[in-house]
Amino acid sequence: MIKVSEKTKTSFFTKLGKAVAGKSKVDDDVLDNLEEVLVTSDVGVSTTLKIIERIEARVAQDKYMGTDELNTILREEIAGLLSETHTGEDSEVHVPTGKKPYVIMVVGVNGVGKTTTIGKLAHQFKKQGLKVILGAADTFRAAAIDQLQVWANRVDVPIVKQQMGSDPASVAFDTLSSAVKQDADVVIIDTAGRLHNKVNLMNELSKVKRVMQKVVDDTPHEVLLVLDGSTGQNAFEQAKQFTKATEVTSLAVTKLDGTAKGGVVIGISDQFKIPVKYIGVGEGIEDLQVFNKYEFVDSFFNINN
Ligand SMILES: Nc1nc2c(ncn2[C@@H]2O[C@H](COP(=O)(O)OP(=O)(O)O)[C@@H](O)[C@H]2O)c(=O)[nH]1
Ligand SMILES: [Mg+2]
Repeated sequence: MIKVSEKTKTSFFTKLGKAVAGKSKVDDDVLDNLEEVLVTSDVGVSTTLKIIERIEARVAQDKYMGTDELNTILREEIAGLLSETHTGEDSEVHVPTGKKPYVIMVVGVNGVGKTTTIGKLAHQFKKQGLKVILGAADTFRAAAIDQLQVWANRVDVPIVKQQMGSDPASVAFDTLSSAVKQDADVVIIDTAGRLHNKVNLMNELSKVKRVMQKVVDDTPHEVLLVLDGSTGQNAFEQAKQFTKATEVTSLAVTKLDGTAKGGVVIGISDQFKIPVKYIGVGEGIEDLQVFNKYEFVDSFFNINN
């Protein structure tokens, strides 16, 4: 059983329990309460309304539904929403065949957990016997490079880096060249997520991509946006900014261990139509999970285990 967060579970369930307590049928009161529970769990207003509408449509046919059935329907609808964006269909990390090296560019604002996620991800790929190389293209702060180095040491994978302040595109170029030379399977490129200026961000990410394509033409194969799940609506805002600045193909939502707001995963995948691939549930090397919708929905709803 996935451990999204004890807090997430308890809190969602306590609230859901209150929303339906003493009710023997799903009436407007129950739906209003459910709406509030979903919104306060950070599912987001428009995704919440979508869920409520779908439930209403199903309940209309069977007004005297008990709360157990409501629970089942809610689970089905949430799993259904996640399916629409192909979120949570894998159960372990994997690299598509025919892409060697498989190149993942990791983007997101400072502090969301990019470097940590890269370290954890490298560890999982390595456990599968894949050869991984990291590229320290967040050259904006010296600490960012050092931190990736710490992870490279911990996971025991090579890292390509230059000095602080060097051109991120140049680091990415070196990393891919080195990966090709060493016949690596996976390349993970860290980037600086300075969001103060959208045009700059867009230009910088486009340049990194363009320069990487000089080495391997269809790269990056994956642009992974990392979002801090504990920031709630702010994570939605960041997703909005980044999807405007570059083509994001997958999401990682971090820090779900310390929050009662796991619902952000449901809202974000629905609003942006991008699959949530990974969730971060702690600071340790094993604290990254491939997001699996069945396990997630179970952990979101199942208070007893
Ligand atoms: N609790 C928790 N902390 C995390 C998680 N992921 C990252 N962090 C912490 O968040 C902070 C910022 O992470 P970092 O990887 O440096 O973010 P970056 O600036 O985006 O590269 C660090 O203290 C990490 O240990 C997570 O899933 N759970
Ligand atoms: Mg970093």
